[in-house]
Amino acid sequence: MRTILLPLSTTIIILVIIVYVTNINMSYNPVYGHASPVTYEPAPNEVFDNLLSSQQPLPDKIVIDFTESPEIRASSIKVVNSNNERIDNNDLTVSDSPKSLSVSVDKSKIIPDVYTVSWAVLSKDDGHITKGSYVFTVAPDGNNKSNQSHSPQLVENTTLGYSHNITVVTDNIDLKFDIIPFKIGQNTFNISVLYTNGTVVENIRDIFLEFNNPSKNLGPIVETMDKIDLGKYSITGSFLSQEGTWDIKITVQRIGEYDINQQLEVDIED
Ligand SMILES: [Cu+2]
Repeated sequence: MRTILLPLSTTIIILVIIVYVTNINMSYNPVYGHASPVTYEPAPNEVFDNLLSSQQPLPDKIVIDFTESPEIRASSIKVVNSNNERIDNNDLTVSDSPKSLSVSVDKSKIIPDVYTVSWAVLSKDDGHITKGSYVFTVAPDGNNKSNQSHSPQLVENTTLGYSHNITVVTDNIDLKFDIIPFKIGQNTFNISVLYTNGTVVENIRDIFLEFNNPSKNLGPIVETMDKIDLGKYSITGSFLSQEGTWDIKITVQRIGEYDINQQLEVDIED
């Protein structure tokens, strides 16, 4: 019987190759986040001054960068006004570096209004489809409300708007949710979270709102609320961007306990 003896140097090289290949295999275990948006232009919830007085030019295109390369034949960006009329030029282009999608906007169709950008992407890298929506606003002249979204405050007037109380029996928690003024366009959304005995829930990490309008194919628009006080959260924005029935999903993420998920439907009239 013959034994094959390799020179030591060859053995070492082979070992190195084996270790290297094994490492590649081990490290080539990417955490697929699908094609998730990284940056948006214009930015979500951006408020533009109207036309003439503008120091801030109105957007002439929408560009969204993703974590993975979009497959153009199965991806889309659509921009609609509050009447669900399309204002982009349906001229989707794709780039692989950065991994982005863009469409141009017909600026002649931009008037003071709320605009919803809806995107869908098939990832070339892992074949998964992701989708989402976000809004931007063109404010009437001299009425730029962009500051409001950066200085959240609890609106106490609950005689107007929409208000809904939910008791989460399994957790002995009361959620109070309201929307003021409750119309198409900019609203303030408030949530207070208390135990049913009145004490504050202190282990909240974050509260998310997710908006979907299935009949208009808008959403999900996902927003993280701002903490105002212990158990009190608020956010202002034009997430209810068109009339119709909106599903609003509330997720209360807690430290050391399961998330609380609640879903409600609201009807927004023109
Ligand atoms: Cu994926």
